[in-house]
Amino acid sequence: MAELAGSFEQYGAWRDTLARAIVQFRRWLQENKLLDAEASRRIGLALDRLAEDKLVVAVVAEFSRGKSELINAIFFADCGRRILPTSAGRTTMCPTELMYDESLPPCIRALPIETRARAGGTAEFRKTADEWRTYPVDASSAEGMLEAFKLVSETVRVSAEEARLYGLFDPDEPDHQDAVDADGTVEISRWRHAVINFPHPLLRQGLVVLDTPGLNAIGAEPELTLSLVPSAHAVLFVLAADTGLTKSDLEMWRHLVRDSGASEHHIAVLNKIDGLWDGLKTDEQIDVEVQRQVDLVSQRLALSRSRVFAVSAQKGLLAKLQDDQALLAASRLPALENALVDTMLPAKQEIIRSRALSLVGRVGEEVRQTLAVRERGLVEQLYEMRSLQGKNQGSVGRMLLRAQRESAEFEKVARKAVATRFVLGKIAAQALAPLKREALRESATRARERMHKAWLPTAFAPIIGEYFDGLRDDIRQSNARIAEMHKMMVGVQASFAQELGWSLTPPMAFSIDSYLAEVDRLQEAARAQFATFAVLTRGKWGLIERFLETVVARSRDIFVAAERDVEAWIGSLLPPVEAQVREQRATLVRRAESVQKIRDAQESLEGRIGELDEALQAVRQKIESLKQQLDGMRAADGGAERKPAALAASRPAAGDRPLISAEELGLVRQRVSA
Ligand SMILES: Nc1nc2c(ncn2[C@@H]2O[C@H](COP(=O)(O)OP(=O)(O)OP(=O)(O)O)[C@@H](O)[C@H]2O)c(=O)[nH]1
Ligand SMILES: [Mg+2]
Repeated sequence: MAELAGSFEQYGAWRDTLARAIVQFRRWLQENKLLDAEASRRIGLALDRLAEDKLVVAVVAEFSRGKSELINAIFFADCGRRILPTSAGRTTMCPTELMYDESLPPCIRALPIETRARAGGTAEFRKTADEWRTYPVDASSAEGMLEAFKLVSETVRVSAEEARLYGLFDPDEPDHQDAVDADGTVEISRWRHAVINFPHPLLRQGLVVLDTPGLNAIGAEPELTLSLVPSAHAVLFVLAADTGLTKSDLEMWRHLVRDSGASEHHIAVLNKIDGLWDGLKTDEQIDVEVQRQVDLVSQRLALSRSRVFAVSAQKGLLAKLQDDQALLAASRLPALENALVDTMLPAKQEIIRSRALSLVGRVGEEVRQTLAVRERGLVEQLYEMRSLQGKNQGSVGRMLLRAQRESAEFEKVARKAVATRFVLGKIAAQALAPLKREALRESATRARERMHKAWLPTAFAPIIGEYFDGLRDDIRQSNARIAEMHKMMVGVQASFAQELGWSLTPPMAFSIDSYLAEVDRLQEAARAQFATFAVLTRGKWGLIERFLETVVARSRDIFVAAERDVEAWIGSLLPPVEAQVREQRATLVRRAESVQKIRDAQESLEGRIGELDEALQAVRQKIESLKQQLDGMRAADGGAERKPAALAASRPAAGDRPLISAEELGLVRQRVSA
């Protein structure tokens, strides 16, 4: 526990320090009048991403393998007792999330099972509080918590017909018949989903633990299969040494874990190894037996041996409660905990780096450019003014003409930025159109109608296949427009570079290919799921409907996320160029004004040179201070060793490289003396 808690704490601290450094950077930008709306939006987004950062561990298994006990032992032993109910037989009846949202008091929110008869997945219901029942939890008392948490075991008896309506009973399924009582009722979970909100230190750090019920309940909840489990950062699949690997264990492994995506998040746990401690076998014999079983599990699941852990959750919990180090070692829980930390934290840290820090790094780079333009303008002016020292009125007049001409020429080039905005807007609309909800709704309706007409489950596969092909087409279409916009921006920047000598950072490379992979993953999970509907029975239609609904809801999530990313990317294209235009324009206007004043003897040349000198010093100070801000953020990210790509990329800019190169200064000289 200490190890695990320590690692999470470190991670949380890393995130907090980073957030503070970003806030500090934003304040600095604001104080220095360098924060425009687009930069502010991006920094806000980065901070939101840090604040929303969650680490999700899903625990999946057939009933009674020890999922809840394992959660108690790994995460909540410091509560001083077992908090999630565990017992022989079916205990956890509904998917249960443990998390902490500080905007709510400690409580359990539960979604009644009756909602299953209505349209909408759990995700849909999650958006409103209306349907959920809320029960307060006294977080200061372990007794109180245990009592409250028993809610996840609650069941009700309903008629077989009602159970069928919820997709929890199939009259045509032979396996289901045993469940019907003499009076024609079936026992089902009272809740569809439960969310436990309590202020445990690990949950405060953003950990979310998902406890799940066994196969019967799970197979009927598409939300789990298609959304909650695939999006978890680690999935613990639990087997019990006493039951071995049964047919339904294997089925769950395949449908819920293996087919749900990235295997590097998967960990298999062989629980209850204490059953082998019979007091007769030696430690060596036990070890040999454990290794044999681990090998077997690894083979049968086709999962690397290093991803299989044999433990005793119960003895691990007991050891922690009694602070018995020898028993803890025997439970082998610490090795599993380390693997869990290694599976989740580094990957997560990388994601946060690339998603949050790259945004801020980019802002830093753009501000650096703006300051560089400002510095360069001042250097040019100073050079000009100094060249006027000791010259006659005629030279001043010629310089005024030149300044005015350059200003006018600049405006011609700057008009390109305006034209670009117009064309870009058009392509942007084309890039976003395929990702809109309406387009998605149409293809979902088409798929549903065709499935209804088809009746035969064998006809489903091609219909579902076409639905997903359609999604991929949409994403590709959008991607093609994105590539077009990228090319266009590169062209615009090249012309600015050629005509004005600007060096702008190329537009951020961007594509929504990652969403293609998500669509593939969803299709894989859906395919596996639909394949289980080999025989179409009355009870299954509702289930199929629900699955389709969840598939559509998940694809909508993917498209919404893609649309948001595309919008943000498009929004980031022009502002840096426009900021440079504004900066340059201001410099040119100021320069013409000041030459005019000198000509009209309203300002002394020496006075102006003094002013420019001061302004130049001020800009250089800002550049230095920007470098310190960026260094501060790098330090917050963990020093020089492991730098995120985005900040590493902006490093030479902020650091050692002179902001104006010798060549650039050479260029200035040429122009002035021309
Ligand atoms: N001997 C032994 N028993 C264990 C161990 N872990 C759990 N159990 C027991 O196995 C039974 C089931 O444990 P739970 O944690 O309720 O199992 P679950 O997987 O959550 O089961 P459901 O909630 O019904 O899906 C309980 O009686 C536990 O005490 C273990 O490591 N060793
Ligand atoms: Mg349980």
